[in-house]
Amino acid sequence: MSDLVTYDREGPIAVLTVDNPPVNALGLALRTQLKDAVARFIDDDAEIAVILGGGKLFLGGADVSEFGKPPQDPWLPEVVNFIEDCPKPVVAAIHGVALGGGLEVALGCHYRLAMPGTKLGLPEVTLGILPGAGGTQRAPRVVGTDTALEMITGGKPIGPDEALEAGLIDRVGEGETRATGVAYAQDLLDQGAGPRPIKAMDRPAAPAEGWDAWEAKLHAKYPGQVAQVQAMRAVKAATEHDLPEGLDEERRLFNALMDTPQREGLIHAFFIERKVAKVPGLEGATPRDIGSIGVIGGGTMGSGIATAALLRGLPVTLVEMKQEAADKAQATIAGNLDGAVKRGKMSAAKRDAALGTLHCVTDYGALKDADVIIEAVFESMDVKKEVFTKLDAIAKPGAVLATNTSYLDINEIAQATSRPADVIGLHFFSPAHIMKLLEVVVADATDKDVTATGFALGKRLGKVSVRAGVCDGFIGNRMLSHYRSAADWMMLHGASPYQIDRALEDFGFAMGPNKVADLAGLDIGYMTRQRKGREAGIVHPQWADDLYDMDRLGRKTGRGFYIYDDESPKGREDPEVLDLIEQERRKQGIEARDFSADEIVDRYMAAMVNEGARVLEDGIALRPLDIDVVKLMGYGFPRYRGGPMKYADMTGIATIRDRLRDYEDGSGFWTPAPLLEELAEDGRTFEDMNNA
Ligand code: 3H9
Repeated sequence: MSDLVTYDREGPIAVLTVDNPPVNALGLALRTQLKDAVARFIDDDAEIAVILGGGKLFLGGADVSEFGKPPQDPWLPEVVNFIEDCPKPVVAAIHGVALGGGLEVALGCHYRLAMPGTKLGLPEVTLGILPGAGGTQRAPRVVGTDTALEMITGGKPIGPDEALEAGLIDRVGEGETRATGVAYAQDLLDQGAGPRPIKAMDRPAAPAEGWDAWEAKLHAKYPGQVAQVQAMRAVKAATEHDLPEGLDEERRLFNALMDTPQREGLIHAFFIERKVAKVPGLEGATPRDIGSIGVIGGGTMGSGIATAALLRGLPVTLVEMKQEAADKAQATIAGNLDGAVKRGKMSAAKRDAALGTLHCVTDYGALKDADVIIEAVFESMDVKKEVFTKLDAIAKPGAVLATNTSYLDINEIAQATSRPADVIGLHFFSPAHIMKLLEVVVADATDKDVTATGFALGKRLGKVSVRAGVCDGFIGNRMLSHYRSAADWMMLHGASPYQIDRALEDFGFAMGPNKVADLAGLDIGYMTRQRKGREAGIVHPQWADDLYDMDRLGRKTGRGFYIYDDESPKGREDPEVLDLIEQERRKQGIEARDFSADEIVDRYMAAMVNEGARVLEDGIALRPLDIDVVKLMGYGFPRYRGGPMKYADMTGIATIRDRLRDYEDGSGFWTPAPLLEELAEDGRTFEDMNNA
């Protein structure tokens, strides 16, 4: 095996350089070699050591792919303790990233220097665990309990200036990392500085607000999640024990979290968000240029897409039908960029520069040089075909022609041009400059390079892109209409909309389906029903049409499933809605029965997984992980459950299949998908399909 840690000398200074691409993750081999290198320094006549990262960063943390497997010595806590116990001073010279176990290694060092732009943090809670290599014990001693609690329970990294102010680092460097680290070590030698172990420091005090207030705050901010409160308890141990006992308590709490399904779900989410971009079949494809973007339509969606591009430094030409609409789009986009400046996402100077590259016009001819043109006009096949015919006439050869449709047949749209190979779907989610998800919808004739361009553009825009095939609703909306229907079915048979929302929010969804419908507007569902007509096996609730006819469109009209007013801005229950539902039950001769929260969740999830299986059978999603990413990034699925297909694996595919069989009512809606039957029979999982 190649050397993951190189050891060399600059006079009295030993330099230990870690090189374990891509992120210097602290797997077994690196831990072993790092410990050996520190042992060599102890035996050597060098007077001080500098640890630094080769490549683009210091240390990215523990090797997450080892989690869930039996731990192997030396453990990271042991390595960190070994560094801290070193009788000669050790300096961490940090650049790029020091996250999780990476920052814990730095905390084992006696002096810390970070380069400008470095991210320092303890993000373990985002993976469902807590800093388990002494971070919960050392950080509060160094930065104080309040700051440590913010860092450890929030998981957000901080920059070097903030870290310096907090006392997490001793110096912000300048120039090249190695030279700066060595110069700092020389300064320390000149000052006669010795080792400075954190374990010798006093126990930190309790937080200013008190523990109960912290716990209440964490429960409110992270409902249903376990890691944050456990992490807080570990920090509490630092205030109550000396370091060795505190470390024991940290270990106990860490191990308990390692065994939770939340840890499994969050780590699944971490890996699939990265794996999703590696699309089977796209190997070797070369993205085309994406130097300039054209957008057609300046409504909410078009303006959002234009904003997303400008935020990432791409010039935009936006075409509207009338000058008035073009001016309005210009104002909307400027407002969006102002918002980004206020949120600290962009400097005022960058906003001004971006606005200088925005042209809102009425002439299609202005798009003749655009590399990628994204259409975001009214959802009508005729209108879209007209737009694509015009684009075909003016776009330069090789330009990518994209539609932002959320359900229309992209094959048909492509046929309106003489170049269907250049046509693709780029389905953004609203607001497009904020939502992370992008469905890259590949039509029958789409060229591989065009698909690769969709992914390259998504990356440039900071999106998580998922490959989808053409069908009504693609991956996300096709599944949504199915599990939405499961909620309607339950309402028809006795559950109230409020009970359904509560059960699913307790399960972890940010909002229940009826609150989501109110937020999106009940006219959306109405239009979908009008468009699709009656579908076999799907519940067509009369009350939904009644609410539309009564102009109860949700939040925007102050009434939908809920009533929204000054008294209840977040919505309160409405007996009138319950009456409408009851009337429909009577009409259909259905006697309302009780639904438990468990049954609500089980049915909703079974419907979601079942349609997910059909989406896979139809090749609309290539892998279960594509579905999980869509639901996590665009539909409020609780991240700590990993996504619907991961949920199915963790629940047991046979269990879901059996539930569906029990639910069968002759309508076909609950019939298990053949893929589900097949996996259950073979004892295979969706994860097996991801890895195939
Ligand atoms: C921890 O430290 C626990 C300790 O407290 C206690 C232990 C006892 N492990 O993100 P990228 C892979 S928990 C394994 O695209 P970037 C990633 O899957 C850890 N693999 O790069 C991808 O693989 P592939 C706390 C990892 O430049 C490749 O590296 N640390 C790990 O955009 C490139 O990743 C964290 O939570 C890992 N730790 O961003 C930090 N990290 O190429 C997690 C990455 O096969 N990591 N990979 O798809 C990050 O936040 C980002 O990766 C980082 C680089 C900012 C470092």
